[in-house]
Amino acid sequence: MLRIGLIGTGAIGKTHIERINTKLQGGQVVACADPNVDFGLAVAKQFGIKGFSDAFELIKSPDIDAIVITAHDSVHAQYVLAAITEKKYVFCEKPLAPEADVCKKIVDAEMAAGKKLVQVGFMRRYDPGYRQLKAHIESKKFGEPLMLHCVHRNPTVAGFGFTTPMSVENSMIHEIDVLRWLLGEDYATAEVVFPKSTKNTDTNELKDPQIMYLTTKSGVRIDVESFVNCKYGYDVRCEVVLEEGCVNLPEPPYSMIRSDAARITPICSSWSERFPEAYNIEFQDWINACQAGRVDGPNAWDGYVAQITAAAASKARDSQTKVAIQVEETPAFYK
Ligand code: ISE
Repeated sequence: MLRIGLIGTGAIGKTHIERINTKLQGGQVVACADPNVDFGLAVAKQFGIKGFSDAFELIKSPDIDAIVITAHDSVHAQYVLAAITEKKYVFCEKPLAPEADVCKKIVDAEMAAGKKLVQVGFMRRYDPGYRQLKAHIESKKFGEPLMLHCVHRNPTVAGFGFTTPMSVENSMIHEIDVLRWLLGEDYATAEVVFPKSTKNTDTNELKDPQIMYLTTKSGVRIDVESFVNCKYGYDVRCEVVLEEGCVNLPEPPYSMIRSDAARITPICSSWSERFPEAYNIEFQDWINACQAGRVDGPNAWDGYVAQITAAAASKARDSQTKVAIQVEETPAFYK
């Protein structure tokens, strides 16, 4: 049994405790902590697990084999680095750290430790729909991919303090990672444009929607629409246009309802409703890999490259220009 300690006991942290302890095999969250000490201890009590007042003590504890970090983005790095010092496997929700140079410090620390220990929570790589797209692309049956048209809509982000940069850094960061993984290549350029803005934002700090354009090193052209206050539901789409065919991300399998002289097919209302299977597969794989002594999923290098790309897209948005993305050669350690 892999004894897991979780840091960051907010909504997603609690969901992961429940998921690991009731749905998955081979691991148990046996302890938790939160930067808000009393809150962390209360959640520990709620789940009947050990509460730590100090997250660093949890990381060092000989009773903990592996760490899950679901705390606020701004504190991820300090806990990841502490786990690397203890040579413990650590799963960190995306982003690895908001700043690319901090991600690079994690990469350097991990390489110095001489062992891959870090996995980043880019769960879309585990979604069965994206896996079908990847299998189609890799089969080469339809030739080379040329263009990708993607949509990432949330019903609302009211109350989350969502700002203009977050559309790239918090929302489209998922596409930045999953499309790089789908295509198996790094990006070359980024641009972000603003269509007419919706009136439905709760703050003047957010321009919504936005469209991000990426090109890959081989010239594949990608457009991603982010609309975080679309009002009608949670909608994620991806169409891959290849030389001899197109493949689309499957829609969630809701049955069509005929009622009141209309045909209605429901749409998810939130990301947690859209991707539960991806999260379950992701964590089961992580537990299995930790027990086998390896990291299989998105690693610290992937987390670093995602932040380099997001930083370029942010620069492109702020300057309203096309920005080149400079990613170093992947070190042999991560190949
Ligand atoms: C949120 O943080 C997520 O990770 C969701 O998957 C994404 O759809 C949402 O836009 C983000 O705010």
